[in-house]
Amino acid sequence: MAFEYAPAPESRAVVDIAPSYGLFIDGEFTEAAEGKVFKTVSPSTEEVLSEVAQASEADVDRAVKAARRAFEKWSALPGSERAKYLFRIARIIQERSRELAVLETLDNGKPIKETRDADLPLVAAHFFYYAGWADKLDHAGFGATPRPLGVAGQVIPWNFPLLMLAWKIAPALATGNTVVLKPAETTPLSALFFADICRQAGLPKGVVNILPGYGDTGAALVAHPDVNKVAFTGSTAVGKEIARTVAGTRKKLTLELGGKGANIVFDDAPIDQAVEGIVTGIFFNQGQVCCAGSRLLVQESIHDELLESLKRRLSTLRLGDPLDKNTDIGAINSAEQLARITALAEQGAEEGAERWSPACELPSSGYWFAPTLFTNVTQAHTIARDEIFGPVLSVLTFRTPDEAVAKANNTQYGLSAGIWTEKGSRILAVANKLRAGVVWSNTFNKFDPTSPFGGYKESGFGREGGRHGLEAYLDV
Ligand code: TXE
Repeated sequence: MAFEYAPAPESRAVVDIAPSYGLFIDGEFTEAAEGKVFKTVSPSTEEVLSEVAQASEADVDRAVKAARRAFEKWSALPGSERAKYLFRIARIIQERSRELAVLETLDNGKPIKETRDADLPLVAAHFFYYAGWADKLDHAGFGATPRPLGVAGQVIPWNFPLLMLAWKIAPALATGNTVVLKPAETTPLSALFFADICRQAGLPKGVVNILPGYGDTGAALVAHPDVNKVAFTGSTAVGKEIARTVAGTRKKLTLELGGKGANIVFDDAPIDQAVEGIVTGIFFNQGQVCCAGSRLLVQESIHDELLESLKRRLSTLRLGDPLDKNTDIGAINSAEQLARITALAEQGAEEGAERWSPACELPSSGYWFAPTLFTNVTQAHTIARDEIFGPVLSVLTFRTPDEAVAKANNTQYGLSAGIWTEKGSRILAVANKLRAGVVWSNTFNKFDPTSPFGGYKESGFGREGGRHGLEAYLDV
């Protein structure tokens, strides 16, 4: 029977994007000191969404000063009072979640199914979770009262703009710090809508400041002498640069960097469930996920069967308009990111790996990349080593659990891994040997505000989320 595809577009009209936005400093939207602006475009259509003020060093200084002034009062509030603001912010996010999901989909390119069902619920959950900690910290025991650090300078990427903001801002505010945050240059809008939510929640002026801009804005923020804490999520190269800037200062630093996660499938794994996990692992958010399962390690005896099922499943994925509720694969975030993915995929083919994609038509405008599988991949191949940060899966094989562990750990990164097996004892044995900050078993890309998240090796250091996430913002 022929399958009729009926598009179900989410209404764009639920979000009102202004033609221009200022910086958010000291509770007000304001022009940049040098008057510079940049455009933000929708990656699925290349349509200009808005023009955004671009912060310079002088603006960074203004924002840090505002955050410093606000810190005195904010840090002196009882935790129960700070909690009220965080709960209010969480509730407003829930109330405005449809609008924010559409906005995020427009600015980032990811499917509405994801922004609606994953990003936004998690954003609200983080604010609720850390609101719950704010008053517990007042009497945490251990004979010492934990103290906030001061002004936090936070730089975030474009792959989960609002969620990365929540990971950074919620624990900072709960612990009594104030914030200057720089969103990524390709996705500034949801952070600016968040600024509006702070006003709506009555958050005192200067507690949260938002400075859109490029890498130079981020660099100025990180280097500002009156910033006490630096939190960064982004590329390993920039993370190292930031570590050099911060070295020799007394700033506390957390880095959340790249990854090359292994998804390990043993021969006793339920194949259908594993196929879903592999798909989620690498095609969620077009693979632009630091903890993506970008290396599939499959036990040799089930390689052919698994690959056949996987290819069948990939042939059912729908790529296209991210506002369509049926869409599985949206646009790549930027022309630069598309170029990076394209170059690495070409290199994979040149180095001898076998490339496969399901038949799929790419829209004529916007930045698109078809779901791609590489088989016959060896550990020496560039696509098995470098983070691609796109919808590209490299398939390798193994025979024994020890070989799986050795291959999984054979990477400069150490952020995530997945284990698929029916044997509980094997899950524990393998997980304990993996040098990865997050190990999922029989699932992948599951997030929860109560769990700490972070990496080993070149994936960075420090943990976000959970109780450990508070430590990054406290002196005890
Ligand atoms: O990252 P950048 P890009 C990886 C992924 C991707 C690659 C490049 O492999 O293909 O990085 O992405 C700000 N000082 N990840 O170029 O440049 C920048 O403005 C301070 C993994 O987008 O690291 C943005 O706000 N800040 C990653 C943020 O850093 C600077 C998510 C990230 O941009 C700066 C993103 C500087 N010198 C990319 N230069 C993950 N871990 O999830 C830039 N920035």
